[in-house]
Amino acid sequence: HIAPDTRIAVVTGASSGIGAATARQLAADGFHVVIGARRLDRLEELASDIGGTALELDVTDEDSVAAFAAVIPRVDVLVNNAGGAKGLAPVIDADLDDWRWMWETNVLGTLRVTKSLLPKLIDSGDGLIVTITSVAAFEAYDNGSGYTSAKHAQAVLHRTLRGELLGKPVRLTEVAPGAVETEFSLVRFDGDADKADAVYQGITPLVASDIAEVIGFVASRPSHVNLDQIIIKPRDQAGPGRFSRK
Ligand code: 8X3
Repeated sequence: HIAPDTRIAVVTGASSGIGAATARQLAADGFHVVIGARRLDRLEELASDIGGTALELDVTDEDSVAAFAAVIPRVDVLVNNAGGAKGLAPVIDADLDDWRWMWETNVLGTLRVTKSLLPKLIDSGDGLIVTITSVAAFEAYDNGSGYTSAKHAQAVLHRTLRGELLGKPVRLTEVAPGAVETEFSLVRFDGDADKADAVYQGITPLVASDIAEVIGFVASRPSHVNLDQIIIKPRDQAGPGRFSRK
């Protein structure tokens, strides 16, 4: 049961990584946090830890998103975090299934969730949408076109709303991380731990709480302040694929 005047933050992809850390941060900051993801067992553990609500959510499934949105009574903050990369291949070898997965989760997933929760964000009187994009939303890199194109598209969807929602009480912040050590690379390399570990070898990568703390800062600004874009990288990274390794 959620008291009617409690501010609610919704976080997608919250079963691990940046999503889970953000749920913890926003709960510590006083929000009731509704967390969504496919892995309900992990979600329920986190929800009981932070006093939040766990709901099964597959952002690639229209019915799942509709059911998720229908049971949330109000939305003050939405964090579009669900997404990810699959594969690293030149265009000549592009895997269409990997591309479909990346566009479904990052682009259409963000669209489905945002569209279905927008009326409640507007009704809150002071809504905030944080979309987790990537440094890959700003630059292309070799072998990354499926991911970089999806991240560019997701970012443009988010940036378009900044104009469309002018005059409405909803703020929009794009948070674009560089290398954050989460399950991101394990998913990208289909569970290959050696390949995933190599991504963070010889650098000091960001950790999920580095991003979550910034989102906590964004969500605690007064309602006339809109932080449009925040790019966060490890000191050892100048851009996608541009690292100083020891
Ligand atoms: C992933 C960013 O720098 O690890 O979104 O390729 S990076």
